[in-house]
Amino acid sequence: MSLVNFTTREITCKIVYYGPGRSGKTTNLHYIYGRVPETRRGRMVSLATQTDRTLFFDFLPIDLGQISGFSTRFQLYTVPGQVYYNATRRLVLQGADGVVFVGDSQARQLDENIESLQNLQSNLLEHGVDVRTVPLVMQYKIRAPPTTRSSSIVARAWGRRTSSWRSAMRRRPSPRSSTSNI
Ligand SMILES: Nc1nc2c(ncn2[C@@H]2O[C@H](COP(=O)(O)OP(=O)(O)OP(=O)(O)O)[C@@H](O)[C@H]2O)c(=O)[nH]1
Ligand SMILES: [Mg+2]
Repeated sequence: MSLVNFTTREITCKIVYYGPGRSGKTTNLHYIYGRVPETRRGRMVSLATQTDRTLFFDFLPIDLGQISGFSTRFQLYTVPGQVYYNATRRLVLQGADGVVFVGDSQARQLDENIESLQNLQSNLLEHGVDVRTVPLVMQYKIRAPPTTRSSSIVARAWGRRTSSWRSAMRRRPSPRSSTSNI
């Protein structure tokens, strides 16, 4: 649940972008950073390797302004997707109010997606949280057909209760279907 501080009248909501390596988690944050007005965003912190793989996490604070007299903030985080950074993933996941699972719709990425979903489930359990109680949005990165599977096939294969499904695409050809839909 979001953190509500009645003394300072602040609401803080932590959203974690989770998923296998190179699925587009960091790209999501860069895109949001580019779309949010400067006055509404804080400094984006990216801790990455020289080849742009996330090493610890990315962090982007967003100010949503006043809601019912409360200053409302989103804290967006990504986890490192590479399998051996699990301790970091578990740490970043702590206290998440919602998760955006970013997968890859390529047929050959199916196992990585499922492994990452199972990893999400077990890391949440380590924090005493049942994955079924967490607001979860599924987003899948789209590449050119024919390697890409249709959303219904991916949904069936991933087989999870979800709050919402979104396809992700780089900004062209249609900004409406871009990653920013999340
Ligand atoms: N085709 C396509 N490529 C994408 C999309 N989103 C990201 N990419 C590309 O995929 C590559 C990996 O993107 P990242 O955002 O670094 O992936 P990540 O999930 O943060 O990877 P890790 O930090 O290793 O976990 C980059 O070259 C991106 O430009 C998408 O929606 N479609
Ligand atoms: Mg990354």
